[in-house]
Amino acid sequence: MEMTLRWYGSQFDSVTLEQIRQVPGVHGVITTLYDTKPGEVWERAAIHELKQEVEAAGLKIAGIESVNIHDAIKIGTPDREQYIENYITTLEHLGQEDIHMVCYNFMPVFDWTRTELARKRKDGSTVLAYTQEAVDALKPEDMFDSIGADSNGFVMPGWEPERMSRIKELFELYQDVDAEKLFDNLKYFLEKIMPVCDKYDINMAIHPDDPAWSVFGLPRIIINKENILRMMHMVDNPHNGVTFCSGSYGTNLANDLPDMIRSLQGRIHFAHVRNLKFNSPTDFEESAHLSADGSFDMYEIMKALYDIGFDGPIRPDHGRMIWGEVAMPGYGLYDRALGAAYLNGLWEAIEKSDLK
Ligand code: DNO
Repeated sequence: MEMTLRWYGSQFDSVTLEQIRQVPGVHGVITTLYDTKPGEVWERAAIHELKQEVEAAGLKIAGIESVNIHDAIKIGTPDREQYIENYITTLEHLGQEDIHMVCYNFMPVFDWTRTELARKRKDGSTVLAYTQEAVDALKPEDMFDSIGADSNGFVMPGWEPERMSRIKELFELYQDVDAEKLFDNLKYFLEKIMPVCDKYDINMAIHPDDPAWSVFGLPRIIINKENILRMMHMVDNPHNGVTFCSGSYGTNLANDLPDMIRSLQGRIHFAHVRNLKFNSPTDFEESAHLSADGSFDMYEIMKALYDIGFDGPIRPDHGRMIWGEVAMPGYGLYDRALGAAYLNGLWEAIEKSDLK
């Protein structure tokens, strides 16, 4: 595996490449052109410039998170053809720049959803948290305002103001899209892009829906073992793979994370590894990565990845806000650096005990 950190670009991130370079064991970043909108073509020159900047800091681009999918593709409107063409051109440009992993998601309207971005924990740190009761009491448009108010002035990934200003219109467009239609539209998209992925050896890594159930009545399909295996079989090409995100699949306590990992051997192209602390089945917060701080056994998760021979990029995921840092919620430097060191430590121990 290749330990990385997510980085949003020097214009958007409070964390610098120089800082990332000093996190032990981190040699790559997962990045994006954060100011492109879903559906736009990524120009090769812009990708090249980003790559040069990362390499000048002594790091490499280990993959992209995310090239977002335009709603027309998810809804299946006639103009999806143009947006798929644009996506293919973006993939060509990435391939030409020697970038071979692309994370994306297929969630309608909202990307990941949390009800609090700064819940205070006993140790004084603040974390992202979710309660179903709070979602049930909110209208979708209010959700956006509450996310915006707590984000320390950063635009949160998946919560871009332009999209959110169209929220009512978007809900109407999704009216006839149920889970089966969403599966069909995902299949249609993947079949169209697989030839370019084959040509440039690009691994597509779908991110799970977070939380792993329907919110505000919108269908969500990338939520459990059955559905993800269905997706793998429906387009049975090794370039059609997954981002295994423990914190997203783990929102549903019925998901057995190590078992899911084992069932996806050869198809996990990227891993997000983080812990959650459940206070009840419908209330959880994003704890420190350490097993003892949350509800998951992080050793078992890393062991399953090791056992299937996972060799792709991995990153610690959302961290707590600690030591007075002001950053995009979930994406400060300090706690993610602690997470990277911890996950590297688990991996080293698993590897050494296996080789003995
Ligand atoms: C949140 C992230 C997601 C993820 C996208 C992938 O912090 O895990 O926004 O990047 O869903 O497309």
